[in-house]
Amino acid sequence: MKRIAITLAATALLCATAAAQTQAPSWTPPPENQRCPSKWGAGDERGSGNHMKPQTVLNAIKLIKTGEVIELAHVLGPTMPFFGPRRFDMHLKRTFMNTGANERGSNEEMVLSEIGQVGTQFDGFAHQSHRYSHYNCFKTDEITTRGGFTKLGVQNTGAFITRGVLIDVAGFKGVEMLGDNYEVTVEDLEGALKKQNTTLAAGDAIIIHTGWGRIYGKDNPRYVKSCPGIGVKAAEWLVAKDPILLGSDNWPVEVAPNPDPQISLPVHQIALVVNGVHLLENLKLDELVAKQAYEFAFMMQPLKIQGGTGSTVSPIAVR
Ligand code: UVW
Repeated sequence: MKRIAITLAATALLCATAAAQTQAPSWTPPPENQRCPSKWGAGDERGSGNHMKPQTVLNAIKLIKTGEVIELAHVLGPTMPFFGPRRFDMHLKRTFMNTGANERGSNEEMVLSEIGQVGTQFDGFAHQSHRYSHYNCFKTDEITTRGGFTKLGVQNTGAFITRGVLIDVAGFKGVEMLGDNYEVTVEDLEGALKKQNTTLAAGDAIIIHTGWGRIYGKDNPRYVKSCPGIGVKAAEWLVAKDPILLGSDNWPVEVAPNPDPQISLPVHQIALVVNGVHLLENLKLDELVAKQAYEFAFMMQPLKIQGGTGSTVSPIAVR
């Protein structure tokens, strides 16, 4: 009798495992004919950056009332957390004494780093793909050289001066920091916006506060092991608002690992590949949140790295 019960239990377990393995992934990148050409036109490389128009700047500037500047970047240095084997090694090349009666000393540094993808960082469209197909269906093999990407390089993005909106999800949930792999939902975003009395508009830089930045540089193994952030549904909801970028105080903007173990960082593909919307990671949001600065002029210029996948950046909020 006991043996029959064990056999039945084992069979049930095997069936459940097989069912889980054959279950369809919760999200699949759409085929190329559904995402290309992008809404910005065939051959477009700027995606959401096309929102940058003189009027966008003029609208943003109207939000500046006191001239207060709030920095949104962490310091680039040895205490920052890294995704995988990325690094930032700075070697000082100090005091070269120039000839001349004025004895002018010169210092400089050599930096070894994935400079487009460390610290507070901006993701360009060369950064991610579905298989080997990027935003607007540019093919990896056709746009890469040893010296960088010939299309979609971060030098094309230009400056961002637009309305910034902070969505304080941690504040809405009544916590300083969301849980280690908490998925931010559409209801969270709607609830936080309602609580703040803020609405979203096309072309906004949308910044999501999870509180995860509290452990940036303090508990780096935990910071990069997982993180709270938006899931697929929240990302699709935000992208439908037509933002210029989506940013957050965690390392991938999205929840990681994704609750569906079959998919890897799907929001990266939803934003960068499918919709051509930039991502902005590892933001420092403590001051913005403490001051409840939900609306501001957002300003940022990515480094003009020829053919680069992204850029370390120092964005600011001005109000
Ligand atoms: C990856 O490179 C996958 O992540 P990130 O854009 O967060 O650096």
